[in-house]
Amino acid sequence: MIRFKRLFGPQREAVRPKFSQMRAIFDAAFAGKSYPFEQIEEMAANPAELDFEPILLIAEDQRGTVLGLSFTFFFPELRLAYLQYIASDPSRPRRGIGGALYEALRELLVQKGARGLLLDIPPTDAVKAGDAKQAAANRRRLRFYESFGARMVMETEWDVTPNPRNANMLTSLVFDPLGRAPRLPRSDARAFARRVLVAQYHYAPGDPFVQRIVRSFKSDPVALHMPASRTPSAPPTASRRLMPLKLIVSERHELHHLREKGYEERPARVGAILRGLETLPLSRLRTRRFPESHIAEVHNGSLIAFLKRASRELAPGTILYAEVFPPRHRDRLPVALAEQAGYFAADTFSPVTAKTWTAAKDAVDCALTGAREILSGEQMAYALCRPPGHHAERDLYCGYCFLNNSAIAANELSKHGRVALLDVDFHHGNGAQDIFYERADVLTLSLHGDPRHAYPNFAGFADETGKGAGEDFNANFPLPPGTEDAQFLKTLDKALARISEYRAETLVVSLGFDFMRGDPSGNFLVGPGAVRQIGERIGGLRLPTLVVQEGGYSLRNLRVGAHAFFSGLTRNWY
Ligand code: Q9C
Ligand code: ZN
Repeated sequence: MIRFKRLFGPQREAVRPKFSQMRAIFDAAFAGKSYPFEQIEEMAANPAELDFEPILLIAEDQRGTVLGLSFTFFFPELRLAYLQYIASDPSRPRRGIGGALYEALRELLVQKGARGLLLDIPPTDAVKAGDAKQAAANRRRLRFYESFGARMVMETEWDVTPNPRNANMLTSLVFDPLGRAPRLPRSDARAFARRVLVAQYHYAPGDPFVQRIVRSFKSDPVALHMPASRTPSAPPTASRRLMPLKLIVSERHELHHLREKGYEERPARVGAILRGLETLPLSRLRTRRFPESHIAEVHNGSLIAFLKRASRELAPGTILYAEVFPPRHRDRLPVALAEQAGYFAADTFSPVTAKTWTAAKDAVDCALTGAREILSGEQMAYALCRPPGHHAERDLYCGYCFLNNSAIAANELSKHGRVALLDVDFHHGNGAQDIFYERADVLTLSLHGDPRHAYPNFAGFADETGKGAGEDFNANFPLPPGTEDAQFLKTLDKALARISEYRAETLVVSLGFDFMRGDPSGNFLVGPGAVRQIGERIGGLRLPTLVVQEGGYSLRNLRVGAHAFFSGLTRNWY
């Protein structure tokens, strides 16, 4: 199976080996030509310094070995792209990688709103090619592009004027309208030629050579060569080769099913979210199993022991509610299981059954599977965890949360660089705040209902900013009841600015749809349009991102919100 992936630079540990594999393919494919691979590497690493968007798209096998690469300039104001290089590993007998990569590139460009892709093709006639065999090979290449509806551009000096800065550039220009009608306005062609020559060869825009090429496009629209065999143009739609979002779902979540009055955290929530995701391009992975040691790095051993003991000792069907709490004295742990519940719980509405541990452990594995994907170079993963986790503190369970899925994942990611954990659930992320309060390697941020009016009531105030080494690495953004789209987004921007300033290397998002209008547990008025914006702005950070599901109790909002959030989030990743 071939997979396609856009890469955003060689900086990440997990993608560095891919760059050396790409280099090998590149050097083998363009042997003898003086094309520098360093140029690709540099442009991909510093896109902010360019006035166009460099797109590095690769094909890889299931194990992540690079099979092919393509490098494209995208000029957003023209909505035109220029294919610079496309190459596949020549040492592989496997056919069709280059073709599939080209199709994936077309899909990506359509996602970005491109109206055309231009590319170079070496001479197709024997005289110009200087070799009949070479010319025939070039004609086959042209025919391949023509099968997508691409047309050779006529009446231009692009293919006859020697470029003083590149002797190889006696190539014909081919225009792929990406499934649209093959029409290229002259002004677009001229602007395109100028952009390419400036971007690729660093000509001044007014250089005589540039002027000459630009003016050589005479007819309007530009004359295109119509191939003898009429081939239908192929709009890239149905197949989905690019799936930047990996989905992992809690597989055993239904074990934790309370059927108690008022227990809104119910299994149907997962189905509602999955329905919302149905029309989005994503690939689903199985949950892997991880050792308990990952949990013990974040939670107190005695809380873990309690949940495991409950799974052994509670009779099937028994629901254990906490009754007696130690608001002041936590120095003595009661002996009986029932009394320990009050020791480890922070509220009365988060009961435990014999199956809670198994479900909660499964949700942790779901989040850790997502973290593993991010560490192996994926750009976005969504751990659809249930039960949720963000209220669970080092040694407390509460708010329907037993183990802190997102904090355990963030702790794992923090072993490889700075992590920001952004909580946008309606309720304050008191769990991560507690767990990372004295640490600087995980920046915790939470937008939530003001705790004077909202659960968890005793934490989430703006003056809780961290302690010791963690001073200034916790940021709370309490918001008043009735908070609407604009205020939520404005506050989100502040949190995102803080994440950029921190120079986070990976991002974990604790996502709860209870910030939406109509949630039975929240009092904000955020609508689906803003939810899409929230996703888009978070995605705009272009950080490797693990999203972990937390709350949200309106089934309709879960469906609509999930669709909106993830279409926004993935937008920037094409
Ligand atoms: N009957 C999460 O969103 N509200 N937890 C109090 C009392 C519960 C929310 C209801 C708030 C917990 C993960
Ligand atoms: Zn919540």
